[in-house]
Amino acid sequence: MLLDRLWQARAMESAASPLELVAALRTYRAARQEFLAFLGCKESNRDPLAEFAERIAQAVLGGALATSRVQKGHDLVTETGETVQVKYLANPEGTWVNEHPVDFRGGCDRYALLIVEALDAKALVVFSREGLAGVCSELGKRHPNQELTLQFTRANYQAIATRPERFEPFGVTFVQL
Ligand SMILES: [Ca+2]
Repeated sequence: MLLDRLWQARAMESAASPLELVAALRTYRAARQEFLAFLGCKESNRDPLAEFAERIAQAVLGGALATSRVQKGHDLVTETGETVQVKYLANPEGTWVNEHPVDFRGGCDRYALLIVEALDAKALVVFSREGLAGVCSELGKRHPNQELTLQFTRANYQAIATRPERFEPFGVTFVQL
Protein backbone atom coordinates (compact mmCIF):
# COMPACT_ATOMS: atom_id res chain seq x y z
CA MET A 1 0.00 0.00 0.00
CA LEU A 2 1.24 3.48 -0.80
CA LEU A 3 2.27 5.42 2.28
CA ASP A 4 -0.09 8.25 1.44
CA ARG A 5 -3.06 5.93 1.16
CA LEU A 6 -2.13 4.27 4.40
CA TRP A 7 -2.09 7.64 6.04
CA GLN A 8 -5.47 8.59 4.56
CA ALA A 9 -6.89 5.32 5.78
CA ARG A 10 -5.92 6.35 9.28
CA ALA A 11 -7.69 9.68 8.82
CA MET A 12 -5.08 11.69 10.67
CA GLU A 13 -6.43 15.05 9.63
CA SER A 14 -4.07 17.35 11.47
CA ALA A 15 -0.88 15.29 11.24
CA ALA A 16 1.60 15.42 8.37
CA SER A 17 1.40 12.56 5.90
CA PRO A 18 4.23 10.04 5.67
CA LEU A 19 5.28 11.52 2.32
CA GLU A 20 5.40 15.02 3.80
CA LEU A 21 7.48 13.69 6.66
CA VAL A 22 9.86 11.97 4.25
CA ALA A 23 10.15 15.20 2.23
CA ALA A 24 10.97 17.12 5.41
CA LEU A 25 13.65 14.56 6.25
CA ARG A 26 15.21 15.13 2.81
CA THR A 27 15.54 18.85 3.57
CA TYR A 28 17.35 17.98 6.80
CA ARG A 29 19.44 15.35 5.02
CA ALA A 30 20.70 17.81 2.41
CA ALA A 31 21.65 20.41 5.03
CA ARG A 32 23.26 17.75 7.22
CA GLN A 33 25.33 16.38 4.36
CA GLU A 34 26.54 19.85 3.41
CA PHE A 35 27.49 20.57 7.03
CA LEU A 36 29.31 17.24 7.48
CA ALA A 37 31.14 17.73 4.18
CA PHE A 38 32.41 21.10 5.45
CA LEU A 39 33.57 19.42 8.66
CA GLY A 40 35.40 16.84 6.55
CA CYS A 41 33.42 13.84 7.75
CA LYS A 42 30.92 13.22 5.00
CA GLU A 43 30.55 9.55 5.86
CA SER A 44 29.76 10.16 9.51
CA ASN A 45 26.61 8.64 10.91
CA ARG A 46 27.16 10.33 14.27
CA ASP A 47 25.38 13.34 15.65
CA PRO A 48 26.70 16.32 13.61
CA LEU A 49 26.94 18.39 16.81
CA ALA A 50 29.41 15.84 18.22
CA GLU A 51 31.53 16.16 15.07
CA PHE A 52 31.23 19.94 15.20
CA ALA A 53 32.22 20.10 18.88
CA GLU A 54 35.39 18.12 18.19
CA ARG A 55 36.39 20.40 15.34
CA ILE A 56 35.73 23.54 17.36
CA ALA A 57 37.85 22.11 20.16
CA GLN A 58 40.63 21.35 17.68
CA ALA A 59 40.38 24.87 16.21
CA VAL A 60 40.72 26.36 19.71
CA LEU A 61 43.28 24.00 21.27
CA GLY A 62 45.20 22.78 18.21
CA GLY A 63 46.50 19.24 18.06
CA ALA A 64 45.13 16.22 16.23
CA LEU A 65 41.80 14.44 16.42
CA ALA A 66 41.99 10.82 17.52
CA THR A 67 41.43 8.31 14.75
CA SER A 68 38.61 6.52 16.55
CA ARG A 69 36.54 8.96 18.57
CA VAL A 70 33.50 6.76 19.04
CA GLN A 71 35.52 4.67 21.48
CA LYS A 72 35.74 5.86 25.05
CA GLY A 73 38.82 7.77 26.02
CA HIS A 74 39.72 10.97 24.30
CA ASP A 75 38.87 12.84 21.11
CA LEU A 76 41.87 15.10 20.69
CA VAL A 77 45.57 15.15 21.55
CA THR A 78 47.13 18.61 21.82
CA GLU A 79 50.59 19.44 20.52
CA THR A 80 51.94 19.15 24.06
CA GLY A 81 50.48 15.65 24.34
CA GLU A 82 47.47 16.41 26.54
CA THR A 83 44.46 14.19 25.92
CA VAL A 84 41.15 15.99 25.57
CA GLN A 85 37.63 14.65 25.97
CA VAL A 86 35.13 16.70 23.94
CA LYS A 87 31.41 16.90 24.69
CA TYR A 88 28.60 19.26 23.92
CA LEU A 89 25.65 20.45 25.96
CA ALA A 90 22.54 21.44 24.00
CA ASN A 91 19.73 23.48 25.49
CA PRO A 92 16.99 25.88 24.45
CA GLU A 93 17.77 29.58 24.60
CA GLY A 94 17.64 31.01 28.11
CA THR A 95 16.28 28.13 30.13
CA TRP A 96 18.37 25.01 30.36
CA VAL A 97 16.62 21.67 30.52
CA ASN A 98 19.93 19.81 30.51
CA GLU A 99 22.95 20.14 32.74
CA HIS A 100 26.24 18.33 32.27
CA PRO A 101 28.46 16.14 34.40
CA VAL A 102 32.04 17.10 33.58
CA ASP A 103 33.82 13.84 34.31
CA PHE A 104 37.55 13.18 34.40
CA ARG A 105 37.23 9.61 35.64
CA GLY A 106 38.04 8.44 32.10
CA GLY A 107 41.57 9.74 32.67
CA CYS A 108 41.80 12.68 30.24
CA ASP A 109 43.96 15.73 30.93
CA ARG A 110 41.40 18.24 29.65
CA TYR A 111 37.66 18.31 29.07
CA ALA A 112 36.22 20.60 26.42
CA LEU A 113 32.50 21.36 26.63
CA LEU A 114 30.72 23.09 23.76
CA ILE A 115 27.74 25.11 24.95
CA VAL A 116 24.87 25.08 22.46
CA GLU A 117 21.69 27.08 22.90
CA ALA A 118 18.84 26.88 20.39
CA LEU A 119 21.25 25.07 18.05
CA ASP A 120 23.66 28.01 18.18
CA ALA A 121 27.23 27.47 19.40
CA LYS A 122 27.73 29.90 22.28
CA ALA A 123 31.02 29.05 23.90
CA LEU A 124 33.69 26.43 24.46
CA VAL A 125 34.65 25.85 28.08
CA VAL A 126 37.79 23.78 28.61
CA PHE A 127 38.56 22.36 32.05
CA SER A 128 41.79 20.78 33.21
CA ARG A 129 41.91 17.78 35.52
CA GLU A 130 44.46 19.43 37.78
CA GLY A 131 42.38 22.56 38.27
CA LEU A 132 38.93 21.00 38.62
CA ALA A 133 38.81 20.96 42.43
CA GLY A 134 39.70 24.67 42.39
CA VAL A 135 36.93 25.39 39.88
CA CYS A 136 34.40 23.48 42.00
CA SER A 137 35.47 25.41 45.08
CA GLU A 138 35.29 28.75 43.25
CA LEU A 139 31.78 27.86 42.04
CA GLY A 140 30.72 26.82 45.55
CA LYS A 141 29.84 23.27 44.52
CA ARG A 142 28.57 20.91 47.20
CA HIS A 143 28.63 17.55 45.43
CA PRO A 144 31.20 14.82 46.17
CA ASN A 145 34.27 13.90 44.09
CA GLN A 146 35.19 17.45 43.11
CA GLU A 147 38.71 16.31 42.22
CA LEU A 148 37.32 14.53 39.15
CA THR A 149 33.73 15.65 38.56
CA LEU A 150 31.77 18.85 38.22
CA GLN A 151 27.97 18.99 37.98
CA PHE A 152 27.90 21.84 35.50
CA THR A 153 24.77 24.04 35.61
CA ARG A 154 23.61 27.14 33.79
CA ALA A 155 24.51 29.23 36.84
CA ASN A 156 28.04 27.79 36.65
CA TYR A 157 28.23 28.62 32.94
CA GLN A 158 27.11 32.17 33.61
CA ALA A 159 29.66 32.56 36.41
CA ILE A 160 32.48 31.49 34.09
CA ALA A 161 31.18 33.46 31.08
CA THR A 162 30.81 36.64 33.14
CA ARG A 163 34.31 36.55 34.63
CA PRO A 164 36.45 33.92 32.89
CA GLU A 165 39.65 35.41 34.33
CA ARG A 166 38.51 34.25 37.78
CA PHE A 167 38.82 30.66 36.60
CA GLU A 168 42.00 30.93 34.55
CA PRO A 169 44.24 30.13 37.56
CA PHE A 170 42.38 26.81 37.76
CA GLY A 171 43.19 25.88 34.18
CA VAL A 172 39.92 26.97 32.56
CA THR A 173 39.99 28.21 28.99
CA PHE A 174 36.80 30.04 28.00
CA VAL A 175 36.13 31.00 24.41
CA GLN A 176 33.01 32.91 23.41
CA LEU A 177 31.88 31.77 19.95
CA1 LIG B 1 33.68 12.93 23.09
